[in-house]
Amino acid sequence: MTGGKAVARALSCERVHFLFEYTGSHVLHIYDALRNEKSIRRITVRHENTASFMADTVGRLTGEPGVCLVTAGPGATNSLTGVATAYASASPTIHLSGATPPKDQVGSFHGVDDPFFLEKIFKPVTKMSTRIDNPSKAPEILSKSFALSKTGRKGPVHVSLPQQFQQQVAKVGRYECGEITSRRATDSQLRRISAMLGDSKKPVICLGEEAVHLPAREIIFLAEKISAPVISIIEALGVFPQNHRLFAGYFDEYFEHPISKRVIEDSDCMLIIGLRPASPCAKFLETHGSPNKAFLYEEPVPAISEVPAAIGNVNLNTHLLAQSVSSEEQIDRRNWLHGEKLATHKYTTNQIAKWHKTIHPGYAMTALIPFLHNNCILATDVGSSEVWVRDCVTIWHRSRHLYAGQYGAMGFALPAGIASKLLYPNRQVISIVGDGGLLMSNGELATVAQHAVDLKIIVLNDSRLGMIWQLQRQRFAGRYASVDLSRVNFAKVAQSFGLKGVRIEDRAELRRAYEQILNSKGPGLLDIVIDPEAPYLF
Ligand SMILES: Cc1ncc(C[n+]2csc(CCOP(=O)(O)OP(=O)(O)O)c2C)c(N)n1
Ligand SMILES: [Mg+2]
Repeated sequence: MTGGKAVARALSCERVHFLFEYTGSHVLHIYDALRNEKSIRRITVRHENTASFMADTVGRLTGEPGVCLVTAGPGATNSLTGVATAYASASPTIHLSGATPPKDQVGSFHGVDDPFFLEKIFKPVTKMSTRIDNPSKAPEILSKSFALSKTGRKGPVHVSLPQQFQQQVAKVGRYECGEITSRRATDSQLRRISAMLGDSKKPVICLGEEAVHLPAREIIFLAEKISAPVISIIEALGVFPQNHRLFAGYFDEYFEHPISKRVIEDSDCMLIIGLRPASPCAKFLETHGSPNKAFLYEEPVPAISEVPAAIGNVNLNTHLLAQSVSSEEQIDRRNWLHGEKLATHKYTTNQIAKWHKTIHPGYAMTALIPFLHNNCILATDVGSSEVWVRDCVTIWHRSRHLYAGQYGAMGFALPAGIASKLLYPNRQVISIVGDGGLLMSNGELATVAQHAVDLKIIVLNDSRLGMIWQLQRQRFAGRYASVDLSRVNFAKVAQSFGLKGVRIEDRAELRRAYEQILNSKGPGLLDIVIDPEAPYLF
């Protein structure tokens, strides 16, 4: 069997349904072999970075590795940002790329000298960066890669596949999927945390990036049993239902919702689930919250060697803790929660209502809520658009929020929306993006059209890099530099790709425009020209 066939067979054995890819001369033998793998749907993107964003999206939504394939050199380096994004968000992905043979001459790899440079580049942003030089090794290395990406703290794995390997014929053994062992916390670890929660009068549950794979029922059961409000980092918004009485907003390393701020400051005990210890977000909790804290985390790390921690599979250990924790204290905790309701949304409405003339982005987002289905997926980009979605939509509505994450790469929302809709064709999926973010990724409108992905796209169009403009307004006394984007009519752009496109500049048109785009079949884009100067709510 050729190396190319061994790769294609491995993907099929791992039940990879979607392969996000962009071809090139260094990967053609794999493509040739993929033609026979009918169960793998190839999604040809328009820029390699969106392939890695899409793989990341699959990883986050399913817990199973999303897979992308790109060519050597520029194809691989183009996709680096998406791999770093997946790494920061603990998303299981497999990144396959072409590579040059180890003995190539200086400069022969597209003018670059070091034939191992791709493995080196991907090393800091993956759990493993490796290469396959012999087809007989393919099953072992690929099965290890898949298993590793979803074991412990999940994350990406890079595999370089040189052309010679792809062509070479060798005896290749059976492909066996690697076994994933779910590590369980020890009884004493769980007892220690249970006792700590039992002594607490004001516990709070904080969800981190790895909590995205937690079934909602587990976290609801635990939160209700111990009467603890639940706060979440932005990547995990939607894991705990926003319409639940115990939902208390989000936090990040830089900011928090006013309700989560109060909850963090007033609590006497923090149960931190799936948040990387010693990360900036964990440090934020440490600085602002109670010193009494316990971690549920996938792997033993030095940062939590001294504090109560349940180490191992976060889902399993959340379940075990919920079973073992005592609910006797519930009555005593009534004051903790009932003094003031955890009404996260009431903070937003007043300020937005004052705005009349232009389209306030918060108003546009609040007006979107009646059109949202339960359990819809909202993919947001990086910029002010993300702020408005978070504060005016996801804080109220039961939706799964997909966000570029801590790595914060613009251009995420459109590919994330495409991958989500491909995975879940029956769920409502909306990408909400700024004009800058869309201009970074708008080649993917062709991907939407080609695969007839019934994705809805909302552009909050302020003709500028709004978030940076806001920073320059606040921190540089309005000395603006390099934040103007020229005016673009994205409705026309969408139409030129064969999508439905609507543009509005008057808020009276908003409702009808949502109806036109969201309530009709087929992909569509709504370009909302918003007031660029609306200040953030908090
Ligand atoms: C790839 C990338 N480049 C630059 C940045 C820095 N950055 C963060 S937000 C932002 C502005 C985003 O503008 P736009 O997409 O129009 O959204 P807006 O803030 O205007 O809503 C920039 C440049 C980034 N996060 N990612
Ligand atoms: Mg903008």
